[in-house]
Amino acid sequence: MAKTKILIILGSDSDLPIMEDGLNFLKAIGVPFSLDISSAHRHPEKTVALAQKAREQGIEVIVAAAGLAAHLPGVVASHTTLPVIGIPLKGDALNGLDSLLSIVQMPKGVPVATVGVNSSRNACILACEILSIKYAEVRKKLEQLKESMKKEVEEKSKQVLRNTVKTGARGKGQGSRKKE
Ligand code: C2R
Repeated sequence: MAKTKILIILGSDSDLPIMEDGLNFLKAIGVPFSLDISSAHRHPEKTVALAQKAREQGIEVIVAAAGLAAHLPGVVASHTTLPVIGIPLKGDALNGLDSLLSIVQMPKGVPVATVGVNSSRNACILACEILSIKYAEVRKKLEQLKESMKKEVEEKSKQVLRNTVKTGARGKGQGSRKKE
């Protein structure tokens, strides 16, 4: 995929460390993205312009991440018909519940597809899943991801069984717990 189809907007540069996990995923599977900082509160004009121009610039999905009273994803969604994925970020005071509710509880008519608190990787996977409807190469990468997750689970399962055989535990579910 040569052209950028995903626009990522962060409420602040202080959000970058949490976004890193998602960005690394996109880099690893080779899906280009553009990244910008804006704020519905601190720079409403820029936020509206980003949302309004995204489609004509070839963007197909927008990911918006913000903490605290996180109005950014909702405001972006109100100015575009592109799908918007919101990432609630954990602040100091309320553990991310503030941003989670601000993003997920949108009024009828303006949805924001909300992932878990700090779940930047899931947001980027979801963005790729939307693109995979149209782009076979993205679909293929996602299928490979599913396969690698299965292998990882299998590997961990074998490892646990090997360890429990060594220690004499039974190795499955609650049955493996030692009796008091
Ligand atoms: P600073 O670290 O810049 O003070 O930002 C940002 O996403 C960040 O998590 C603190 C937090 O404020 C958030 N922020 C919003 C919005 N703009 C910034 N929630 C907005 O417009 O929704």
